[in-house]
Amino acid sequence: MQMTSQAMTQSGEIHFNTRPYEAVEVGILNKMCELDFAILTDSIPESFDGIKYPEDVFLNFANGPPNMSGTARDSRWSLLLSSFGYDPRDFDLLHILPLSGRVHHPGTNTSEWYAYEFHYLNQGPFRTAHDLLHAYKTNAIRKVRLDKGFKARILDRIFPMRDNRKPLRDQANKHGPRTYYPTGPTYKIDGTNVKWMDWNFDISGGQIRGPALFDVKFKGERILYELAVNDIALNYATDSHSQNNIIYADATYGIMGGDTPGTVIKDIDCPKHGSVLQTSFWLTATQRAYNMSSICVYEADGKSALWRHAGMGFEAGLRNRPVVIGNYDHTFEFHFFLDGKIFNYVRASGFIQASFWERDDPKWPDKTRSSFGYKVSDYMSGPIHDHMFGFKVDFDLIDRNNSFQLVNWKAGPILKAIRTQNASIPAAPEYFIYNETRYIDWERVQTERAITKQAHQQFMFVVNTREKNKWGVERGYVIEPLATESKETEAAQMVDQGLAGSRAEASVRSV
Ligand SMILES: [Cu+2]
Repeated sequence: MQMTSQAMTQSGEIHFNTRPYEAVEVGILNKMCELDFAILTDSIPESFDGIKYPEDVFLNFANGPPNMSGTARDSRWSLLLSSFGYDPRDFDLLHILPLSGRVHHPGTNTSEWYAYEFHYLNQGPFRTAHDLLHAYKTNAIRKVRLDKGFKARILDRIFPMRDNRKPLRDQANKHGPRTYYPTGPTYKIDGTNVKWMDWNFDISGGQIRGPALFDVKFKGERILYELAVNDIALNYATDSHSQNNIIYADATYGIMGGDTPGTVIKDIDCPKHGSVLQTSFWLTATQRAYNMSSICVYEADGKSALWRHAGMGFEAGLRNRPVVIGNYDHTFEFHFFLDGKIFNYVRASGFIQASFWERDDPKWPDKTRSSFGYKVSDYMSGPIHDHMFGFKVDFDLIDRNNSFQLVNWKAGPILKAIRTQNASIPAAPEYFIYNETRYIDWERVQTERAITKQAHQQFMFVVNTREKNKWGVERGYVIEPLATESKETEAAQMVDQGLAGSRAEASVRSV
């Protein structure tokens, strides 16, 4: 196939060696490591329950970052089991096996690339696979022998599945509640455009940045130019040669598509009554665009009152029914409410990248935990890590004449409180019962700066100073960062700690 490429950055702006990993490069690295694996060929099945190279394994070169300096390209590889018994392109990030090394692969001249720094069970570095094999054969290093049947039980270990020998929980044979549209969907989708009640916006999805909404309007007025995921950062701490200090910026790997497609799963993250939309990404392995079902649109029952009041002679209210736009393993959700509110939400709903737990590691006298996490399975430690999500919220409230305000809730003497609005007031009124009150101190932010967390309550407003409501108050939106919740369902961690609450409902199926 003929291809032409054109540089989109200035020379030196972004170093070539900091580019995302791609299939062509990984293919060359795999080929390069074949020689080393040919040398290690006996030690692998002996250590890891008969698994064979290359049919049973997957070499993961993407233990980020690809460099520390911004100009080098030097990656660590780890050995994973490939497939869960369904498709060989799947791989297992839970049972990462303790054989690892580094590859030096800068620039485009692949003849200069090489593998080095081999480790077995965190013992090394061995300059070559030969050196490692020699240490192994002469019993100069600790060895591991995984239990027989380890490989056959991989799926059971990973996903929380129902144990068919145990009785069902009471009433568990019945269906749970379902939402349906008694008179059909309340939204209209036309290509990328979604209309629901007073809302109108366009949906898009990009491989690098993930889902994005554009031209968001409420009652015909522009609210946002763009509302989008920007990047996801993860930072892992583990006791592992290939995985210590892992830093991922997920845009490097593809947030919406990339190495593998990510799709919504009907009846799991996308309800049965949802509408599924497709986005496409460039699949390097086939050198073609790949369409995937990545976005789910539905109206939800908010299971709450948007507002209500019950008086003696009347009752009134409105049931909360937002329209929701959702998208896959990191489940992003954008909710649009009847009253003009927008809510975005993300769950880390995938499974952990675990690290190998060595039973006989002399560093850990307590055999249930290391300095980096708990033992969560027979050969698995759940590493300490976090997920950070960056969103881009580009307001155009009605037009582009927007300003940013901080609304500070403070406490202090009466006169000080009043003078925040009128500095000429000479004395506090006599009717305050204490010389101490809560008050509001508005601050119009004039220059771009970072906002640091204050001891007092602080709200962030974006307002259009030329547009007033009928009370003469500037119209705007408050940005409310909500609490960070830890709601990961990272499967293996929960199951092996006995914490899983939904084993009966979860199922694994071939697709
Ligand atoms: Cu996680």
